[in-house]
Amino acid sequence: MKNKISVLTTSFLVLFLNVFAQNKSNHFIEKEINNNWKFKEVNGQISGIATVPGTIHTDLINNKIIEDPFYRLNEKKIQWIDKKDWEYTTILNITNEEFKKDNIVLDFDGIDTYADIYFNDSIILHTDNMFRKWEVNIKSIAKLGDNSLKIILHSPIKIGLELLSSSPYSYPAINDQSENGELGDKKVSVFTRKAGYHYGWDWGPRLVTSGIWKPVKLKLWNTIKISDVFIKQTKISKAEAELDFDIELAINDSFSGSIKIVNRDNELIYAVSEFNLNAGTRKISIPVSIKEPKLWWSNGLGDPNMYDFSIKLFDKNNNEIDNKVLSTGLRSIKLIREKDSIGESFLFQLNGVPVFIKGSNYIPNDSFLPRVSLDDYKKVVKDAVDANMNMLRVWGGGIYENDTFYKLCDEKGIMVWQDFMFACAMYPGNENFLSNIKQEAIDNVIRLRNHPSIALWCGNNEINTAWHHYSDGGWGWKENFSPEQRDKMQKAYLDIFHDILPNVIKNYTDGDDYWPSSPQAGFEPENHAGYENTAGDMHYWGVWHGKHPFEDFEKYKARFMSEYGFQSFPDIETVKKYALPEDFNIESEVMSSHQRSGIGNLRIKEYMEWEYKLPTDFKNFLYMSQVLQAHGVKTAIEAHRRAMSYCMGTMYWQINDCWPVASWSSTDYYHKWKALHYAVKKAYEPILLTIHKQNNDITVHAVSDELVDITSKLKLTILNFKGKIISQKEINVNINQNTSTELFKISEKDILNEYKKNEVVLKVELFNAKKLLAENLFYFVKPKDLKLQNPEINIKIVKKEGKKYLQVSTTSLVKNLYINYPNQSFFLADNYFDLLPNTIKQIEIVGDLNDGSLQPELIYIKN
Ligand code: BMA
Repeated sequence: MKNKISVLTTSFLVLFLNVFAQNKSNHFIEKEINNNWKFKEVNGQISGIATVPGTIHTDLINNKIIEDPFYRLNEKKIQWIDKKDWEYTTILNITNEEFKKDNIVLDFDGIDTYADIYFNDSIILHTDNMFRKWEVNIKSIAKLGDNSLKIILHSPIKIGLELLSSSPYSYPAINDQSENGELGDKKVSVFTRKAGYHYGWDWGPRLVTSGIWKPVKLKLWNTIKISDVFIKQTKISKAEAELDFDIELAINDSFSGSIKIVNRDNELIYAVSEFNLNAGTRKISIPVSIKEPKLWWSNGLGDPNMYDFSIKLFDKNNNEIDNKVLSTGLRSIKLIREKDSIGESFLFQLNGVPVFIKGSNYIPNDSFLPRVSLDDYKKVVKDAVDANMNMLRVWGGGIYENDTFYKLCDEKGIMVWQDFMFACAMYPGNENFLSNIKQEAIDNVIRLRNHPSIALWCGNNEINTAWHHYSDGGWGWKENFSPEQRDKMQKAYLDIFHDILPNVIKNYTDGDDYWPSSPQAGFEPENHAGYENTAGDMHYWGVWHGKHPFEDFEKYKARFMSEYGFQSFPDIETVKKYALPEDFNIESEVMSSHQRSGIGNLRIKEYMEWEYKLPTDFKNFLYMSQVLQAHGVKTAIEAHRRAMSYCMGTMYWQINDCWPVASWSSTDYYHKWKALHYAVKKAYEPILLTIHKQNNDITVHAVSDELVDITSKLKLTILNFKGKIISQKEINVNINQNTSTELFKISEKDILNEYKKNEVVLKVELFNAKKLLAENLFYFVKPKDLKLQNPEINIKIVKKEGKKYLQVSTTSLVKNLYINYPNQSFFLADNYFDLLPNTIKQIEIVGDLNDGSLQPELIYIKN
């Protein structure tokens, strides 16, 4: 059996099945119930082989009962699925050895959502929350040999409709696409503790799943097991880490034994503690001190050092009974909100260092969650790291992510801003609902609290802003309700976000920070966010929703900018995966269905006309939308970083997609980098050189995340588009550590001299000795007004030290050059860039390029 368990353990790690902590010993048996599952429609004809973990939609796809829901308009044809109940069954064999165990328990890590669960025909569980885990002791009903497990999944829509009809009023839920689900205006999402985006969002389809979405496990053991370990980080400094291992034991009978805390390789003993305890759930706390710990640092600041601990449980004869292995990083993370001369700070301090947050908002990677693979998780976290990010916000309309996601964030130094799963809606406040939420919060906080990446817990997305109870403003929701109804809704709001959730954080973490709603201008519920805030965080949607020009990113600077963004289309290769050539028009039915923002196409066109020339063909329009998005968000990031230390963070909306769609994402559903992701990578470099025009002055700033001052040379060059140097200047500059420094200021008139604004470009470079630290380009007119010439672009493939590169050169300025190799899977380390003559740009080709004679398609901005 031991072998089998260790094989299982290895494959768990490889297959990433939610493993953060593992129990391993002869005493403890764990097996996943993932075989021989079948599904069928309750009171109906449809049936097939099921995959668990899975969803009804993916089972129907795998059994060829429905077509790919993401293709063309297929989503519309499958809205019947969520109105039906589904039955899942399997047979579970219990061996002789297993049958003799004192404890036989079924663990359901996640059921989506309303289920009745039967074991050998006895009902053992009702579930009503996708985010909770469930555990049932089946010792008394388990049989030697075959046992049957049956799960009836009730339609979340049918139950939602019942709850709505018994509710005195309906609740605002602006993103619930009830019409697409043939429900008229009946928005039922708020009644069910299930991922909000399943009901649709302004970037997502309406695909309301049901399913056994996380593993089902059979766990067997005798008298005692370690049921949880919480590594409390009580005091962390460079000199010492003081920890308390809070160990929870589930004991059947009184038990005497000991616990030893060692490192993974058993070489180092941190602590040994003997105990004598009675039956029940018991806790012991073991202090551990680590001198001169290797601290955990975020990406860019240092190594994300991790410590592996093995918590071993022995009986009084020194036989090992149970063993839990877990990893954590030692760090202190604090959200510092301190009054200052301007307002109140909102900054993250990691191990005492104020860190400027460079991040993005993150949504689930698929409408069908169980099919998100380890590779998908690795890719999205790697994409964040490669773009120089240090934080992702797990946004409240999705899910509390899989352990794998946080484990990758731990290992790569990506801090996590963790929302609780509430977004853009009001929620019921009855007792059952509130206690369900409380348990959901406890389950997830306990599951995630050992991850060093968790930096902040946040109650909800945008509800405080949307719902202004007494004051005017917000999104106008309150106008639909009587004063009594408003009071009731306000009470539910306060109960959830100012009582239940902060208390769970207080009682179940070692002092983690909690922020009630993003955005908010202060902790108290009446501190509604606005664009003039000098405290709290901000979602600035003036650009896009409010039609402000891109330049307004300069005006609205927050203490912490947790959302802003701009949409684009995915590129033609991605569009071809869901649309046919006959659909290649952004207003076609298929393209419109893959654009869920009502104002989306219009906004893209409006802004494009302001900045660029509107392309007439489809493919170029897709390309131009990406160039436009990159332009807007680059402007924002540079403005936010320039405003450091007033502003201490920027997280654009959004890094990923859950299906192929026009959206605010910087990487598409297939993880393909849009122009924006390349631009973000540059704008998030540790040292940023940024140029901007204010009134009639041109200023150059360096923004540095380095923790030392740097003396360097700033070189400013004015060039024409043929690459001719018109003027050049070099000055010595000092770049202050961990802040923004103005390096140079000149009036536009003086720098331009008699040269025409639309015929020249300003190039700035920062050198330390001969090393280029940073560079940037600045144009004096909008891209549509540039007098571009026809460039001759030369591309060749070269090999150097086992790597392949593209070498690109041009005869005149080429603006936003997109090098596209259709149907190729390799990745180009840079793309959509501007290139001046007299430079050879070298771009690494990552992945397989087997045919060296392949000719790329070159798309760039033309006059
Ligand atoms: C923010 C997010 C999402 C939404 C995005 C774009 O408000 O929180 O709700 O998708 O804006 O509109």
